[in-house]
Amino acid sequence: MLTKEDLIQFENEIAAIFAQGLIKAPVHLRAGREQQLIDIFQKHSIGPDDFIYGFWDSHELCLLKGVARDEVKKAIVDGRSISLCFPEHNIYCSGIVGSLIGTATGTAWALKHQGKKGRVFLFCGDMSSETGIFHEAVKYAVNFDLPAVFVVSDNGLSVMTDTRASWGSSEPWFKGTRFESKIEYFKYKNGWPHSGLGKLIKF
Ligand SMILES: Cc1ncc(C[n+]2csc(CCOP(=O)(O)OP(=O)(O)O)c2C)c(N)n1
Repeated sequence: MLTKEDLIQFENEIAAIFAQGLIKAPVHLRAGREQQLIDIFQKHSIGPDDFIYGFWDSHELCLLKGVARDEVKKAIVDGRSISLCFPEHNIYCSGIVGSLIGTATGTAWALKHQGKKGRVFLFCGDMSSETGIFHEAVKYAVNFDLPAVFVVSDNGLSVMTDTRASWGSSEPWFKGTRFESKIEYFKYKNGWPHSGLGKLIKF
């Protein structure tokens, strides 16, 4: 299993490459949630049969799922940071808010009804977890007891907008509800800006 330091070092290396103008596509770096993600992978013993769905900020997820470091790095340098997909590792990510939540739930349905091994883990941010599609997907997964876990990394922000202020509530909608049975939730402070390095990169 990779360590917190491995994940930090990887993001620092990508940041250095991005700073040189060598990646001609958006890059979303994350810092401050390494241990929480490692703990979730360990707690659920996430392995090869399991499916991971993520979004624009999935470097750490690919590494933790077992994609080789150089393979993840090459995909990012090639411009695929926000939509990293490694089908042979059952990991799919998209840069579109909400986009893969229905797909993840459908995969969980299929795994259950085809009697296949494996579970689905959908990783998203706090604002994504406030969308209608997230709510519907969790409701469906809980009511049909699908093999799915929805992991919410809460950095308090949607790009630069305060998520809690937007919805007029200090807590996520699912706090204290039965839907928490299929949700893993943690807070963190992102050590990087939402996207890029917070400064203009010239190509
Ligand atoms: C459909 C769509 N609308 C808007 C965007 C722009 N966008 C990218 S990330 C993001 C914020 C999402 O916030 P959250 O789910 O909390 O993610 P995190 O802060 O963890 O990156 C937005 C609005 C997008 N990618 N897709």
